[in-house]
Amino acid sequence: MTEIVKLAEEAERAMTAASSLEALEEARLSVLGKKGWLSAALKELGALNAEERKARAQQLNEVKDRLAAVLESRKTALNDAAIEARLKAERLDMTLPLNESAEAQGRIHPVSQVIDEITEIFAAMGFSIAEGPDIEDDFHNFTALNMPPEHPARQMQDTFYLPKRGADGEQIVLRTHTSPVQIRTMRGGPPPHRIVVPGRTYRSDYDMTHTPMFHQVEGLVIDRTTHMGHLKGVLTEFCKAFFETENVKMRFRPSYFPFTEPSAEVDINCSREGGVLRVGEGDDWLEILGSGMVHPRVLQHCGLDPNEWQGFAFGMGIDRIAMLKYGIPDLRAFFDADLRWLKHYGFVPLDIPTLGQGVAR
Ligand code: 2U9
Repeated sequence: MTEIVKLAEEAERAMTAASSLEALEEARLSVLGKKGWLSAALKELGALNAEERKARAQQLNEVKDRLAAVLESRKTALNDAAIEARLKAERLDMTLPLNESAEAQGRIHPVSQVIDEITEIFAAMGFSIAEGPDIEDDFHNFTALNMPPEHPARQMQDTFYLPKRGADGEQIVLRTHTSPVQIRTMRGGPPPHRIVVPGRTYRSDYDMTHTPMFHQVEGLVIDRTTHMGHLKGVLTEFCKAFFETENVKMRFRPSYFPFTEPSAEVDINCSREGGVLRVGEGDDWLEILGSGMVHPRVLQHCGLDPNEWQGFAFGMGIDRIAMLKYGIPDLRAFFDADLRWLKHYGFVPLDIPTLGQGVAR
């Protein structure tokens, strides 16, 4: 047996027997450290003739690979054992009393606060709150909303597709808007309908003003004679109540959405003097929501005769509206779960139990 083979066997024994990461490191250094025997042997290769060098290099590399594998496997075993020992030794006593200096009261996140504010305003106008699943099928998220498979609006929505398909082979998505809930409501029972739908929505986008998960509130009214005048009246009342001013000016601008016809985007007046945004003052405009009369094809997908039933729908981004109302500059901070941020921008819960607002203690 050559000297190298003997040394390698000895090193392997030392590594396998190492009972701590420190002992393992010591064993590694004696082989591969600056003064290790394998490092020295590799350095000596240069002094050999070509033929000897080739055979010797092959032998040394085989030894090196073998010992590297032994090192790695022992390291994993020692790390696993250390975690196991910590899990056994450490205990978290959930019954300990609260530290006096700890936060005695939680805060309401601005998104929850704004959802409460919006839904309360619509509840006062006779709307109910509806909710539905975050994971949707292609029909409820797209087709029923007048976006058939090749519709260009599908590409605009940067959809997250799930790897599994539904029972009928249909694609499954993270809902890109809360509109599937309106579809489920209309297919689930007879009109009239008057609902607001708050919830999480998902699109593959990330920058100062977009996060892959964001929040929307949408609304829907379906009845026999509901018309665009009702849309205008309801949204005007909403803006006055939400921005807490009688003076807000509104502009209904023609637009396009596949699920409404005609469609309108709604702007409110604002001023932007000195970089400060003030709603309900000045001659600038700020877009706050989209709306329109429900497209006849959407009604048909829900089993409703467009000659008998009609109505309006609207949608708004809650995160954006919360940023505007409460002067919050960066959307991404909404989802960082930083308690200092929440203490600054969050809301103290009310003692009065209202429609979801605050926590009654
Ligand atoms: C049904 C029929 C119609 C909902 C609508 C909008 C216009 C709209 C955007 C606002 C900002 C989404 O978060 S955002 O990017 N939404 O502009 N949403 S009309 O229309 C519907 C929904 C459901 C059955």
